[in-house]
Amino acid sequence: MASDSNNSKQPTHKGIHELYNEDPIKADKQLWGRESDPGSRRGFLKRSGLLAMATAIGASIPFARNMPAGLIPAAFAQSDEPFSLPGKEGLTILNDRPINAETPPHLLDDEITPAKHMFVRNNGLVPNIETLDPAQWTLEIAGESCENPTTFTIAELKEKFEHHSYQLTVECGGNGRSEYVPAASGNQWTTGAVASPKFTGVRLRDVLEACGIKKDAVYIGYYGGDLHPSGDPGKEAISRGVPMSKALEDETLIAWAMNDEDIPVLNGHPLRLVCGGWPASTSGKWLKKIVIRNRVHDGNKMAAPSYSVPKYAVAPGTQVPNEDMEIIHSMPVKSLITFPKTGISHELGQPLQVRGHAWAGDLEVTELHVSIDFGATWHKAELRKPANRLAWQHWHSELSFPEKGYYEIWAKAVDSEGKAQPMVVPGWNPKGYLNNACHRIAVQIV
Ligand SMILES: Nc1nc2c(c(=O)[nH]1)N[C@H]1C(S)=C(S)[C@@H](COP(=O)(O)O)O[C@H]1N2
Ligand SMILES: [Mo]
Repeated sequence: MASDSNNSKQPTHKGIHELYNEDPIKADKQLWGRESDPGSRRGFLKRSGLLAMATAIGASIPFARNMPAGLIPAAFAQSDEPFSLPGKEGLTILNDRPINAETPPHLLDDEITPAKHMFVRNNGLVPNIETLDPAQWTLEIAGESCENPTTFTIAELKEKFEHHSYQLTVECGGNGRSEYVPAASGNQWTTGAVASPKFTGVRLRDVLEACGIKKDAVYIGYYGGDLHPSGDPGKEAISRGVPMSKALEDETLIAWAMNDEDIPVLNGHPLRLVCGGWPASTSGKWLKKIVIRNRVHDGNKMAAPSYSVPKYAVAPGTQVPNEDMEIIHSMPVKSLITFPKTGISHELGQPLQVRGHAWAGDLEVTELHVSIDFGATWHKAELRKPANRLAWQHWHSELSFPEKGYYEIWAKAVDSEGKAQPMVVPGWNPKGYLNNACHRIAVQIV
């Protein structure tokens, strides 16, 4: 390691962990804050971030501009093992500590997302799978607005309550963040922090009602078995929740299975909460405890600016006071083109089959339009009903092209309240949430 006489404090692995320990959000920003570069989704560390990183490593980083977004330098790694995500295939790794990985659109083509293609968004350290015994796992229901706090084993949940299966769309509130200018700190998701698998479990409502919901209940909050990135057992990685109205919906599940198998470890095995249609941060993984609250839950990452947006439109780059922010509820209308894969060549004269999915938070999608001329004209695609409420909907269309050349296919969904996806990135917000701009792919007609 290069030594610098001015830098007497030789950086160690601790450097970065201490930074995260003090303030993970600030650390992320310091290390991963990106320059405003709309054309690029790569690293481009901010000058200040680069300096912090170089100081921590103890050397300059000549190829810093090549560093992928969110990459933690190998110098900080604690083991020599090659990095891979068990049970996952084809995901793009955005960050490896904590693990964050998204799915390229063409790998989301299945009607029901297979486990291997479900994105991963971790705020902390995954519980140790080797010591995790589902038979010993318990779920505690408590909180000041719970009449009879009770602890259940998974076997008891399975035995005492009716089982339900729903296909549920879960999308990270920060999906699409990479397109905001100026850039927002956090994982630079493009389009792949969304999935729609089938979950099986019991209704949160049934379990809460069995434990007694006091009249003053307004919110629920979850606690998971993962650890804060600092490793401090006194802190939660994340502890969010939803208002009672969402908690008591038919489709809000305490799930132990995904696609008729155990939930993958990275996605919350052996138990997770699933609140379809809302920011996936409300769907607590490795679920240990649910509290019924007489106020808005105040766990880690409930308070603004986390998962909150300004109450009014702001100019890009505006500093918004926390009291002017509100918690995100239902996610906005959105769609993906999952076939073909962007960049393909297609023969002139042959119709091109195009397909994908569309979803709209708590609402249904009522129309899906595609364009091959940059939005000047639109064709209505065939749109199917959802398998159940809060499942994404499949659409397909057959397109013809007038002549050879470069085209883009754009897709635009409209929800049951008449709201359409914007063609360009919607209202900027400090943390880069809710980008539901139209997805587009490139096609060469030859
Ligand atoms: N316990 C726990 N639950 C959690 C998280 C977490 O880090 N820990 N991340 C949340 C966030 S921000 C998202 S987007 C989803 C991601 O779910 P997935 O990793 O299964 O795709 O889980 C949510 N639930
Ligand atoms: Mo998220």
